[in-house]
Amino acid sequence: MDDKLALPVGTTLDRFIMRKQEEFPFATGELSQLLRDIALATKIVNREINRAGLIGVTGNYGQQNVQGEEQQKLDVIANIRFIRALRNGGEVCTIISEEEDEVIQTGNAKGKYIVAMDPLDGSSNIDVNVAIGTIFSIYRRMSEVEGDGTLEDCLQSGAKQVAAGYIIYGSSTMLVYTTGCGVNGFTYEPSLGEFFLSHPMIRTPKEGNLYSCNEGNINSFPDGIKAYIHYCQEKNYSGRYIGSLVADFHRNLLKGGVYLYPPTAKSPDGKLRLVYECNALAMIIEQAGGKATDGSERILDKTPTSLHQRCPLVIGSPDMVDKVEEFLAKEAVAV
Ligand code: P6P
Repeated sequence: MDDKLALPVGTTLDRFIMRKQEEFPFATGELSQLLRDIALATKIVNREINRAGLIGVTGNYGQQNVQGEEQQKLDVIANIRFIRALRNGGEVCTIISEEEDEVIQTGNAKGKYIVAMDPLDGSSNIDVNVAIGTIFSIYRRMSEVEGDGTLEDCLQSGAKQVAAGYIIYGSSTMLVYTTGCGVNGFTYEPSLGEFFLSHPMIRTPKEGNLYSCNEGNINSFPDGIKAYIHYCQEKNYSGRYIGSLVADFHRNLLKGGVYLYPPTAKSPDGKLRLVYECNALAMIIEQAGGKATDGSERILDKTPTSLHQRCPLVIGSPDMVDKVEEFLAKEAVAV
């Protein structure tokens, strides 16, 4: 895709959004405003993450989410902040969140958009100061622009996303997103309260030597995955696994590599959620020249059947994803 208006590093996010909107003559500005609403919530969540140890918001919240996972206090705070920003922004009619059993109807009857999000991914790392992230997908509602969004609006395939992105709260805080015309990364400058374009038109390397998976589960991995990991070790690749999807994904996106969360004994359908984790990252990686499958099927082609459904994930450099699928196919034939 041609980037008609190549904008210089240092362009503010707001100016970038505005200039990109100018490239779409029929754009009415609602998606632009929605992206700004997400950026606003991100600044607030970033501040709370950075002060977590000082304001007593580390540790468990004392409840489990629909996944049966212990909610961290910051999970709950991030969820509230993003829901509030999207509700007040007016562009979103319905929200799907990892932290909410059911969809959230914002009351924005004229809202044209649906947002699916993991407000704070990798939360088990919060208390040990390891990078964590937010993941979001944006869809246009299919139902009439009136009243609440429908379940059908919320279960669209990933290929229908109009935008997708993530925020990584790491050594620096970055917002990385795509609207289908390439992937751009913005670095947050807290002293100015602004995001600035720092990684224009990100392309992921075709090949890499990093593989990311929790090898503690290796005994219950499919044979093809075991064979692929052995192949990586034979090739002297490096195992890099932070245990925070956004951090592992971001490193592999920039340097080349593959992240794998295959079926395990504990998570027979994989651990990651299709609607608000896999789909967004799959759109981003494809826009950056990479691939994302469940081991055989393209993630973006999968049609969700439930809000919190899980799916296996193989995502990253295209040649590495192909190699994983080759091993899985070979083992399938051998069975
Ligand atoms: P495991 C965090 O809970 C998460 O959803 C991802 O961020 C991360 O990649 C994965 O789970 C880690 O799971 O089973 O290896 O601890």
